[in-house]
Amino acid sequence: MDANQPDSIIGGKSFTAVAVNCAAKAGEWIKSKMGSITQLDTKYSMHDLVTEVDKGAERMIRNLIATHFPTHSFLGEEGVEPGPEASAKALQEVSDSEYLWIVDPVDGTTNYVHGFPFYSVSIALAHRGQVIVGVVYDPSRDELFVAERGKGAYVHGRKMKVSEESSLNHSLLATGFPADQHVALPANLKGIQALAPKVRNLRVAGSAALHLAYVAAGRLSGFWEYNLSAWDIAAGSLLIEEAGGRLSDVAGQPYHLAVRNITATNGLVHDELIQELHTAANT
Ligand code: 2AM
Ligand code: CA
Repeated sequence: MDANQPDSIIGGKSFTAVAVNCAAKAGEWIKSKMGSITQLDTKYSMHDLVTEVDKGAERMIRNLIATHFPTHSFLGEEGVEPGPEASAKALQEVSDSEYLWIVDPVDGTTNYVHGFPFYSVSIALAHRGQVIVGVVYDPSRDELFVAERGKGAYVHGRKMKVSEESSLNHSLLATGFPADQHVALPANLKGIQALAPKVRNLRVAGSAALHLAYVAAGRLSGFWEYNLSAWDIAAGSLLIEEAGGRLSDVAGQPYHLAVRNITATNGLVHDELIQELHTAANT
């Protein structure tokens, strides 16, 4: 599916142009609001934060997309009840959409609230379940990561390529601390404990979408995290595919929109990472 085909143009704008426009506009607005949050709520747990900025940015993106593509479906984090079951169900409900926009208005809300400048806007468009456009925007550094299926992935207009490290011991990797304290957090702590001595180093910077973009850009050789939702991963998944990397679930099964336990690498360290995580989970 080519995102620049004539049938992808409605009102004169391509899918990618609209995605970029939404991410840039929302990102600038989000950045302008940093430090002036008046209301902070928790959602699923004390670790799951939401602000009026998350909600406002999602509304802004949703309205802009609806203006250009009124027949398209929309799945955004703030339109879904909190928690993993509701998020999986919401995806299921829109899974037979022809065109589906998948949006996280602020990925890394905890960072945003604390003024830690590592958060992003993540926007993907899927056609019959396959991501065809992916945009991740980092307002703090004004970095826009864009991919179109079949056309490559770019940052600052430069084509991205995954890193060339071929073993974990030369790799910088990232992961996340899952919010679920009962299953996912203990499982990932085992993975972290097993991997920390075997890699060059680990980072846990708090925005899954940006970590994925960094794998695509060759700044990280891999990333894994448990219990993510489609809107955390979809845009970044295409960045990585188009930059020559590989994605799967943590068991090595191919990526699709419903995958919640993600492993994303430069391809070269993929099997080694999956093996280490598997061994760690079973010890
Ligand atoms: P969010 O900021 O959009 O919630 C941090 O490890 C990553 O996990 C972020 O991308 C964060 O996205 C995501 N995440 C997914 N579920 C979460 C939850 N329940 N609480 C906090 N972060 C969550
Ligand atoms: Ca979010």
